[in-house]
Amino acid sequence: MKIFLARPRGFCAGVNRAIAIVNKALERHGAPVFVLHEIVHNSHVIDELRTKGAVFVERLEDIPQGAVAIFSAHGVSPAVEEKAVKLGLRSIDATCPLVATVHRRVSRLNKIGYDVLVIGHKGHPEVEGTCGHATGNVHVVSTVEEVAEVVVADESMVGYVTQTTLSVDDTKDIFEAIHKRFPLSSAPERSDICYATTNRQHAVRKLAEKVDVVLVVGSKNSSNSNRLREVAQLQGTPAYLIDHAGEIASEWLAGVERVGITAGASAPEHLVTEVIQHLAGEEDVPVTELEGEEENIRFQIPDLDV
Ligand code: 0CM
Ligand code: SF4
Repeated sequence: MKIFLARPRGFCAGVNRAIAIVNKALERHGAPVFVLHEIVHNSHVIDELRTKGAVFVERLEDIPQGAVAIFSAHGVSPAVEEKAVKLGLRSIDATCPLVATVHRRVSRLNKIGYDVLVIGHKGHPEVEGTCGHATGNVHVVSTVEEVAEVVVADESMVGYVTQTTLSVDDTKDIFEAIHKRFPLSSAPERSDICYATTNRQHAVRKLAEKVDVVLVVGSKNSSNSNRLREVAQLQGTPAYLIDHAGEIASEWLAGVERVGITAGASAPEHLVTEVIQHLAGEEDVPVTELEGEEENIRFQIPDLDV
């Protein structure tokens, strides 16, 4: 067996920053600190932070008055921020700066009178937070069919934003459908799919061309990790999303000579190392990292005096 690794893979700048914020909040304010929603969509990250004293909740009402409340990397609506103030919580915002940029674009487009189409997955926390920043009409669309059906106030005043972790290819079809349906709209054309999502999808496509099976390390609720599995599969290579090495089924590897591994933006690198060890067992298996995009993006950790 030979193992190939995609590059880049794993943690992005927004995930590094969000996790660092929880760690710094624990140091600065002591345990417990409360986090609204999973800080990032990875069960191992959550378990580790839980052992240090982070408490993850889905409702602000479950956080005691006066406690530190951290908003996850996926972002929240202004209504949630205001409610936290009303409940007497000390809020810290770990929203990825790239998601926050999308928030600002939604309110700017609404302010100049546009209906905003949010291209994304209904029910995903990032999409809910993004829609919450609307000050006018907003519509979530996930498919080309939904673009055909959406009802807007003025067809020449339609703008759009996207969830940051979508499939670059699927989203191109939706952009096309929007431009076809609203040809008179002069809203700025751009994708908000982030650099990390784009680079990881590009890298997994390259990996899938080279191997017999692709393993994507990531949790089941991680949108960007699911997209990596789909991209590999679309290349015609069987691909599986695994939370950890223990989920690898022996039948996936039957007759397989070359295994490709990548990891979603929220999956820690130690899980990739464990997958390699699991596959290699006692054998000396060659591991090759493919060449890929160099990533130098880092986000600052804010001051956490609350
Ligand atoms: O949005 P997604 O479900 O991919 O979230 P994640 O926590 O797996 O990845 C990082 C992010 C963001 C925002
Ligand atoms: Fe930010 Fe992109 Fe990472 Fe999401 S995947 S946290 S948008 S850098």
